[in-house]
Amino acid sequence: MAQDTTFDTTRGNGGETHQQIPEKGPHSGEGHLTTNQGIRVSDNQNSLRSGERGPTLLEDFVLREKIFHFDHERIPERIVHARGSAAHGYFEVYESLADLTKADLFQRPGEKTPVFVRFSTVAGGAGSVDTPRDVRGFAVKFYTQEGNWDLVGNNIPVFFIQDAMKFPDLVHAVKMEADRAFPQAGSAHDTFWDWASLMPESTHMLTWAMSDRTIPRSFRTIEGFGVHTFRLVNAEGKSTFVKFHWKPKLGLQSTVWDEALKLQAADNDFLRRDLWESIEKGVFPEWELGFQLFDQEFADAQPYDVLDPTKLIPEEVIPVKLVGRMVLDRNPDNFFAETEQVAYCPANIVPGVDFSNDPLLQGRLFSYLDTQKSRLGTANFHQLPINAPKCPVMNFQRDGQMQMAVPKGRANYEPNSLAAHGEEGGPRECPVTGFHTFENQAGNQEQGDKLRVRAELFADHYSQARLFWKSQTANEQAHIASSFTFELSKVKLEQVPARMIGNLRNVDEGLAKRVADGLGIPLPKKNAAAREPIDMEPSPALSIQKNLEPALEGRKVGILIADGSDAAALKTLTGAIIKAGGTPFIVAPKIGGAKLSDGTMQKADGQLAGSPSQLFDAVAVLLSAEAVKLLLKEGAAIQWVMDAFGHLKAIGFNPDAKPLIDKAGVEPDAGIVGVDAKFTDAAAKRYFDREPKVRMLA
Ligand code: HDE
Repeated sequence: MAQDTTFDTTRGNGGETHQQIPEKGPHSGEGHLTTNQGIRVSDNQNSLRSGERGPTLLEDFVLREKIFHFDHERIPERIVHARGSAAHGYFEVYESLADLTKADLFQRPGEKTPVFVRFSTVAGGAGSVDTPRDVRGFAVKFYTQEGNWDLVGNNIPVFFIQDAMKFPDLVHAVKMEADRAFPQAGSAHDTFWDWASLMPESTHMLTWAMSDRTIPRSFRTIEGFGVHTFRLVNAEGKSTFVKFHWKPKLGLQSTVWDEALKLQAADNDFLRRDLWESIEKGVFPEWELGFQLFDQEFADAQPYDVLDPTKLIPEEVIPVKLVGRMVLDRNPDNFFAETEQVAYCPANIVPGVDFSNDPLLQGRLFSYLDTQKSRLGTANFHQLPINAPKCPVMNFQRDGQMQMAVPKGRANYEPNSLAAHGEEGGPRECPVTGFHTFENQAGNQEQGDKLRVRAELFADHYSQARLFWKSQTANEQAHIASSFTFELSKVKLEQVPARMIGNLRNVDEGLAKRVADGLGIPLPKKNAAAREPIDMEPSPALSIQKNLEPALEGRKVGILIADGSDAAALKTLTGAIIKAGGTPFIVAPKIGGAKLSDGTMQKADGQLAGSPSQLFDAVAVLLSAEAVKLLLKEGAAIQWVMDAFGHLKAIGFNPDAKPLIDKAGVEPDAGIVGVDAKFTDAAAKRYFDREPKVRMLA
C-alpha cells in the first residue's frame, strides 16, 4: 500500500508532476482506465476546472459520465425478499426419472445442471439484517438444456394465505408500518398481528413462523419447499402430482431466540457471511431434492385440499423420494450483477413440469414477470447474464429498452417464406418437443361458472396447525408458545392479542393458555372456526429436534485463549475439531494474539470484544490461571461463557479456567466438559434440556 500513500492526486496527468501508472499497487490495474465509450481516461482524480481555483467545467464528460452512472446505481429493491444472498452450483440427478417426467434435467443419471440459488428474508429491506424472526426464501434457477426452470420456494412448506388476492395485504401488514417506517424487519408489531388475527387461514403458517424454523443457524441448515402442488408429466403425457422438497445435508439447525436477538448486534451479516465463507473454504453447502408424489385418487381422499397452499402432506403419509443433490460451489463474482439482478419467476418451467390450479400459485404466475419489468426496467431483463438461459433462445420478439441481441435479416414475423428466397427465415414452433400444457383429464370437474369462491376444504384453518403443534418436542412447543408471547407483547392494539389467542384455542387449548399466561391476560373466548378442526396423526418429520443428528461437520467452535494458554492443549484441540469436520476460531483479548505457554505467539481470528459466543456452535475456554484472574474483571469474557451456556451450547474448559466458568453461572450438565478427547463429541450438538435452568419459557 506504500504506493497508495505516495500517489500524487494534486495534479492531473497532464500537469507538471506527470504521474506514471504504477507497475504494481492499487492504481496499476490490468490495463488503462476508460470511459463507458472506451475512451482512455488521463486523470481519475481531478475534475476539469477553469484555472486552479476556478469553477468545474460542464465540458468534463469524464466526470459527468462517472457521476451520472453512480447516480443510477440503485434499482428498486424487491418489494418482498429484498435482502438476499446467493451462490452458483449444480444439481446432479441420481437416476433417470423418465417414468415420471420428460424434463431434460432428470433423464440421465449423474448429469449436472448449473443452478443459481438465492436465499432471502421476506420482510426487511435490502439493507436490513440477516437474523430477524422471518421466513427464508429459497429460490433456485436451473439452467437446463431445455430452458430455465425456476423453483421459487421458502423454508416453510405452507404459506400464510390461500389466494393471491390477499398477498398485498399480507405484505403491507408485515413490512414496516406505513406512517413510521418501523420496524425494519420482523413481524412483532401491530399491523402484522392485527391482520393475522383477522385471517384464520394464516394460523398454520403462524405456528411455523413462531417455531425455530424462522431463526435458522445458517442458510446451509434450512429445508426448502416448493409449497404448491405441481405436476410432473412424462413422455406419454401421464401426470403425477408432486410437492418439491430440499433437504439440507447438514440437517436442520436453528439458533435460540435470545441468541438470534444478540446476533443482530454481533453480526448483521451472519447468514450471508456463513454462506460466503463456507464456499470460500471449499465446504460446499449441499441439499438433496425430494419429490412427494401422488395421484388424483390420493388427493381426493385427503381431509384437506392439495391445491390449498396452507396445507402440507405429512412425509409419513407420502414419503419424500430423494432424486438428486444440489451443491453450491461458487460465490457470485458481483453481488449486484448476479444476486440483485437475478429474476426468478415461478412461471419459468420446462417441458415435463407443470402447474396445478393452486390459486396462490396461479397469482404468482402473473406477478413475477411484472415485478421484474419494474425492478430491472426493461422487458429484456432475460438477457442479463445471470438470467440468460444456457440454451439457444430464438424467437421474433424484438427491440425494447436495453436490447442486447443484434438479430440479422428481415425475419421478425412468422409465418414467413423468406427462406424460399435464400434469406434467413427464423425459428418455427415445434409441436413435438415444444412445451405442452398438461390437458387436465379430470378438467371438467375443475371448470365451471365464473366464481369468486374457494373450495370447501379450504375452510379448515386449524387442523394442520394442530398437526404441526402436536408433532413438536416439549421444548419446541415451549419455543412456539414463547414466540407468540414475545411477538404479541409488542402489539399495542389492545384487541389484537385476545383475538389471536381466540384463534389459537382452535389449534390447542394448552398453547392458547400458555400465551395468555405469558402475556398476563385472561384467556379470551374461543373464536368460531369456519370448519371444525380434526385431529391428524402427528408427523415427527415436522420437528427439528426429533431429527437432529449430532455432527461437528460445518460447525464453528470458538476457543478463548489469552497469554499463557497451554500450547500443546490448543494444538490438540484445534486438530481434533478440524478432524471432526468443524472449524476452530481463536478468540483472544487482542487481535494480535496471545503468547502461549511455550513462548510462541498465537494469532487470533477475532478479538474478544468483537467475537461474542453467539457466533459459534460450541465454545472452549483454554486459559492460564494468571489470565483467568484478569478476565474475571472483563465483562466480555464472562458474557462469552454465560451466553454460550444460555444458548445451550457445549462448553469445554481446562481446570485453570474454572473460576471464569463459575463466575458466568455455568452449572454442570452433559454439555459442560473438559478440553479433552470428548470435547468434539460434546460440541456436536446443543443441550435443549438445559433450557429450564436458563430462562422461563411460556
Ligand atoms: Fe413471492 N414474490 N409472491 N412468494 N417470492 C417475489 O418477485 C408474490 C410467494 C418468493 O430470491 C417478488 O422478484 C405474490 C410464495 C421468493 O429473488 C414478487 C405472491 C412463495 C422470492 C413476489 C407470492 C414465494 C419471492 C418480489 C402471492 C413461496 C424471492 C421480487 C400470489 C413458495 C426470489 C421478485 C428471489 C419474490 C410476488 C407468494 C417465494 C413481488 C404476488 C407462496 C423466495 O413478484
